[in-house]
Amino acid sequence: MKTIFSGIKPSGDLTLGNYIGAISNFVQLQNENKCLFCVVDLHAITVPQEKLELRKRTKDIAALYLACGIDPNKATIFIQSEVSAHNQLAWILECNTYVGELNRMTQYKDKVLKEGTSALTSGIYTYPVLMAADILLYDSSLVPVGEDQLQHVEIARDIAVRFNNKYGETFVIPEHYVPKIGARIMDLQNPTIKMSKSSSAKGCILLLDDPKIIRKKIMSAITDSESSIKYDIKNKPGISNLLSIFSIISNISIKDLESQFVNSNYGEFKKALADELVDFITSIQKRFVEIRNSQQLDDILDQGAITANNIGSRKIKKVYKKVGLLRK
Ligand code: AQP
Repeated sequence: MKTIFSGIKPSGDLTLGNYIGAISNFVQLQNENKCLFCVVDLHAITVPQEKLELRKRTKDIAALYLACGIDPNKATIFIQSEVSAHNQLAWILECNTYVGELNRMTQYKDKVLKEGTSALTSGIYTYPVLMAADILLYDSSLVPVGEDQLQHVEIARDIAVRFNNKYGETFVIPEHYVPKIGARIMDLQNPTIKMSKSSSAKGCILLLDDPKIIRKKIMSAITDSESSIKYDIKNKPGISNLLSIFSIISNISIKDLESQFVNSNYGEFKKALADELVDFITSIQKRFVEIRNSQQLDDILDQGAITANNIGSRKIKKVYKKVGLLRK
């Protein structure tokens, strides 16, 4: 049995990309592994957040984890800021991470190119180390992530190897787990960029979007000037993206979908996808409404925090000792 850790930051409302690239894999992995799934609120505050919105979204994501099928009897679900060991370990790891390594992080470099450095917080710069702490704290051997997070799992590995060499065997070296399909769901209006919480409203399907809006977004998704429904990322990124989404939520392979829609035009294909997606998302939304304001959600998060704090404080004790910090 492997230990698995992953998280999603409440920096915006959850997207279909978050579901396909992350949560759908969490649901599968929980059956045969020891899983910890976290709402990484400390990562969200690396950029400005409105406090009431942040609190609301943090609970929304926890409720969506459950609504999407994460089972609290199989996995530990908790909020990152409720486990202080994440910050404690992050500092120790920061003292074992080089500035040059952080300078090479693609997400940081992209942000600097787009926005310059004057408004960037040092939290944005060091967040890969906090993510390394999230992973290493629980001796996670597998980290399910979308493609955009691969470099962050890589730096967590580098830090763990360096720490183990310097202080003796302490951390399990984690590996990434990237789904074969859906590792990068693209924006519906610009299929060359990733669908994300902060992308254009029209290009992004939110898990809590109204069904009418979901239909509208799918029907107006950018495709190409041809009419064949074929998976070809290079020449037909829009239709390939829609095929990936269809395949994941219907459990039908892309090849079978291509055959099924061989005589259809883009409008017919999109309508079929919209029907499937609306059915799929409304069933998640129904469960979400039942769970969101329930006592059960608070109880699950309280229990999750207790479990994570127990594991985390044991690990911190061990790490402090190795580094030479006083800890009884
Ligand atoms: N479009 C996507 N396709 C596949 N996987 C995705 N993930 C996010 N978008 C896609 C995966 O979801 C997990 C949680 O991501 P996160 O919210 O912690 O960070 P993120 O990747 O920065 O997500 P966003 O939506 O892009 O947020 P913003 O806009 O705030 O930066 C990760 O495993 C991620 O790979």
